[in-house]
Amino acid sequence: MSVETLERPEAARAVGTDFDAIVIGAGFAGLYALHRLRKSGHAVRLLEAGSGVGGTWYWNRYPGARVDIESHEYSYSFDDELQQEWVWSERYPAQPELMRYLNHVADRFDLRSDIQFNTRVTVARHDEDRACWLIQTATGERFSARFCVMATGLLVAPNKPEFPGLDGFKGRQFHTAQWPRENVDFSGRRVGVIGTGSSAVQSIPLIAEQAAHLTVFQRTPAFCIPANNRPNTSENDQALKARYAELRHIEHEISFGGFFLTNSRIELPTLTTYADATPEQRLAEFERRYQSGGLNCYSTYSDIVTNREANDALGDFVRNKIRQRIKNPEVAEKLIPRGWPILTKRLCADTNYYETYDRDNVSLIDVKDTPIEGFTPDGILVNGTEYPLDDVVFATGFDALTGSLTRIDIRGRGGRSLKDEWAQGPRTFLGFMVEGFPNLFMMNGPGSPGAVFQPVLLGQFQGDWLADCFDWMRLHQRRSIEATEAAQDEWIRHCNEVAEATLFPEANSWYMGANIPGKARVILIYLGGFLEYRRRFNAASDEGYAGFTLTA
Ligand code: NA7
Repeated sequence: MSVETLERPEAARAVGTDFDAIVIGAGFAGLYALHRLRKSGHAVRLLEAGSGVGGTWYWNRYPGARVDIESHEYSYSFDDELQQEWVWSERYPAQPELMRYLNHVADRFDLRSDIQFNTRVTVARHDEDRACWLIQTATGERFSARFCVMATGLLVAPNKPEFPGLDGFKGRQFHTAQWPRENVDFSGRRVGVIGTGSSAVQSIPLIAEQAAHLTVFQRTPAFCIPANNRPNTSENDQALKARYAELRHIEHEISFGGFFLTNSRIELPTLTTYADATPEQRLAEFERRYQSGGLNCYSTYSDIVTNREANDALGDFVRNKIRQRIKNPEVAEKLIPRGWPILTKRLCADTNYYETYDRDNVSLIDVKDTPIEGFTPDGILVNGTEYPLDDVVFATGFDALTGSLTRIDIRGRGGRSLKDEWAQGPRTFLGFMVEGFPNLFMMNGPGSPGAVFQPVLLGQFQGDWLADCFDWMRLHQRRSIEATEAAQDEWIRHCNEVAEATLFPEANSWYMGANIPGKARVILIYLGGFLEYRRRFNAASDEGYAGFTLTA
């Protein structure tokens, strides 16, 4: 590759295609893929359905939306000046701040010039003769590229249950994942929230402060732990930034969950097992992690999601904490999660969630045993009782991991449909490629560890791998790369084996695809940890791309 080509990426364009690569989605992963591939001299176009960058954070702008991973971790590490100069205002940044950050990144690295906004991709079809992908958008625009990179997000395709009578409901309807851009005022209104997952837990306390009355319809109570959000003081910021290289190194060496920063101190996951600790030590460890806040309880013991005794003990500990936070004991009992192991549905990091139920204008309706029957023109019907509402908020989650891919008509070799092939659950190699779909890549895809690790970091890891792979292919004059069936089978077997050794399959979670009626119940995330993931990923490329078929 000549210097001239590197300076003029368009000269590197694959013969006969518009671009070397089309990236779909301008969230954390897609923006990095664009930046990294362009840096390697590839001609890239990023197509984004929204009118701006942000991905998940562009759409999820409901009241209280906030990431549950700490700001110094949930951010890019590829550019030291960026991470040193950007100052986060809080421990857990809220959605507007994440948007400011991603817009800053887009400007700083001049990404917008290669992004086409307001462009929803509807079809991606592999053309075998030309070894390229043909992309079509909702408005009929067409693009072609050698490589297609799906950076379409983990939690993007909204799940909105089709309740009978919903069309006739006279009030306003909102979904947390499709929140309007303009301010929504609930003052003086009777509001219903359906769902009690993370989005509900974040928005309920704020909606309750505004609404005349808030009715929460709860099917499964979540385990919520105070986020202990706090301002990022300049002292804290400087102390952490002085150690940023070390922090990032640690981040890469942690398998499951992240690190936590308390008073400028780094708290790492406990590497010992539950059995290694005395009863007093266990209690102290649970208390310490709980007080630190947010998702820190994932880091208590190395076997906390595999050892039932350890998991039960943590579950009981948190249940007691919940009980203590609610004045009304009857309401408290309704809010206490039971019947599934703690941590096997994502913990919720809350601010005043349980305390909100002590307000006079908030009521909780259990819809576990008596599900929502449907809507009347004026409200929601449960067990023959009508709850009158002016507004309803669907905090009903996502068709996670696969939904953002299967809603695009993706066709591989011989017209094979990804959606059809995944009817019994997604089959991938490393959650990154699919046999039969050459030159198609998925960032943070189903079967990858992003959702239980750190999606920003995984996106960077995969973006770097992609750039190296494309460079290698260019150097060795290969047109196409595809996962072998054997490598894919082995990956699926390994993913399932690892999951079976944990308690995750017991919960009706989005990790298991169990939140969507009719969706195959299989593990959708890799639970073997980032270290093992990285080892297998690198092994697949280090050994001359064993596990892949490359054609000249
Ligand atoms: P979640 O965590 O999937 O929560 C969705 C909630 O909606 C959950 O409480 C569901 O109950 C409830 N739900 C879904 N369908 C229904 C019906 N038909 N009736 C009643 N209740 C229903 O989505 P979130 O958006 O809150 O959070 C997603 C992730 O974003 C979260 O894990 C964090 O990683 C950030 P269920 O539990 O299925 O019984």
